[in-house]
This record gives sequence, C-alpha cells and structure tokens, in this order.
Amino acid sequence: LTVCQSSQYVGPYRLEKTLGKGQTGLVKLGVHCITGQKVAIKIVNREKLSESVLMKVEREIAILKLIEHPHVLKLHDVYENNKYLYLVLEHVSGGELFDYLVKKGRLTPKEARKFFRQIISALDFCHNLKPENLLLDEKNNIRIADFGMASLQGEKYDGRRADVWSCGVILFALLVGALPFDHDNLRQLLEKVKSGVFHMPHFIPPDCQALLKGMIEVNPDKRLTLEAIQKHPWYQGGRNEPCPEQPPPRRVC
Ligand code: PIT
Repeated sequence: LTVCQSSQYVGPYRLEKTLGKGQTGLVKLGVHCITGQKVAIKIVNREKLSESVLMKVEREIAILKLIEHPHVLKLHDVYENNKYLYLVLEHVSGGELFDYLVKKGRLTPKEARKFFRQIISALDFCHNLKPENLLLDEKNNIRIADFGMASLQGEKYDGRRADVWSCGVILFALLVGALPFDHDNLRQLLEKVKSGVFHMPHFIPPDCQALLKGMIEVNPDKRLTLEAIQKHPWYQGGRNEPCPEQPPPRRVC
C-alpha cells in the first residue's frame, strides 16, 4: 500500500478540477483515493487572513460541523498545514443556481417560490448570501455553501437585514431573469440601489410584487423581517394547489 503524500492530496482525497471560487479561496473537487467518494474542498490561505479573522473562521467551522440542515452544504472535515486550511464539504452535482437561471432565462413563480422558501429556511442557520454560494443538488434543491462570515464585515453591519435585501434581489432575478438594479458604472449603480427605485414587471403576481417591495426596501428599519416574510401571503400561498400555469419562454441563444 502506498500512501501518497504529494501536495495533490488532502487527507485521503485527491484534488481534481476547480468547482468554484469562494471569497476566501478556490473550491476543488476531491475524490477519495479508495472509495471514489466525491467531496468539494475549499482551500483557504491562512497566511492571507489576519489573526482575528482566522479565529472567527475557526469558530464558524466549529458551528458548521454541528449543523445539519437540508439546504445547507454539510462540512465533513477540516485539514490544515502551515499555509492552508482545507474545508472538506459535501459535493453536490447541480452546479450554481445562477447558471441554472441563465439556462432557463427566468423561472415560473412556482419554481421561484420553491427555491425562495428553501433559501429563507436556511437563512436561520447561515448568512452572507452570494450567488456563488447558492448551489443545486441532484434533485434540483437548494444547498447553501457559506461560512457565515457576515459578522466579519464590521460591527454595525446587520447581517440578517442585509440578507433579506439580498434575498429580495435573488427572488426578483429568479422571476425576471435580470437584476432590479443594474449599471455599468459602479458609482451610478450604487446611486440606483440607494434610491430604491426599480421597475416591477407586470407578469409578477401582485402579492409577490408586494413582498419584493417589502424586501428590497432601502431603509433597514422599514424592511420586512425573516418572520414577516414567512407569514407573507405569497410565501404561504399555493401550498396545495394544482398548477396549470404555462412555463415562461425559454432562452434559445
Ligand atoms: C460543491 C459543488 C460545487 C461547488 C461548490 C461545492 C462550491 C462551494 C463554495 C463554497 C464556498 C464559497 C463558494 C462556493 O464561498 O459545484 O459541492 O464557501
């Protein structure tokens, strides 16, 4: 039996192709050298993180190892050497929600609501939503990959309220296939975001329009809370209705 000690291995996992790029490092496919089990390995360069950030990362890791949620990517193990932390995560095969959306153009309100409910249900556990953190498993269900580092962005930053806003933007994007605020110029984009003015397409159901307005609200104190979202008529609606609705046109090129 040969135990391979090359840098291409993390524990028993052989490092293969890159799956994605996280905020703090690359995510690579890992394959167990004996069983062939696939995992996703996030490689964090600890030399690039300050002592206090590293402590928070380690605390988050401890929490994530305990969490079991159907829509949160499981953290199996952590390896380290002088230079890197290796987070061994569950492997899911559906890719990023964003790529699925691009392929479909836009989603039906029914499918958008399925994903939206799954994201909201996972938000109680983790935060700091970003498109690259929203993955799909083999059954087309959401899996959030996140290390809850929103708390690193400053003391005054209210992660939960900011996530409600992000979630509103994500729901809008799922329904429309475009972002509520867009501009090539970052300064002008920020102006638009701060004005809070965006166009609401007529095909969005009226109760969903009301929900979006409450979530994409500039003033955090006026913004809907997670609890209010979960009680909202559109969130609650259609739980056991048959769905005769037409799928939206598919993008062909
Ligand atoms: C998978 C499969 C896949 C991508 C990933 C995981 C990526 C995970 C990831 C984790 C992060 C992050 C960005 C992406 O910031 O195709 O199982 O912490």
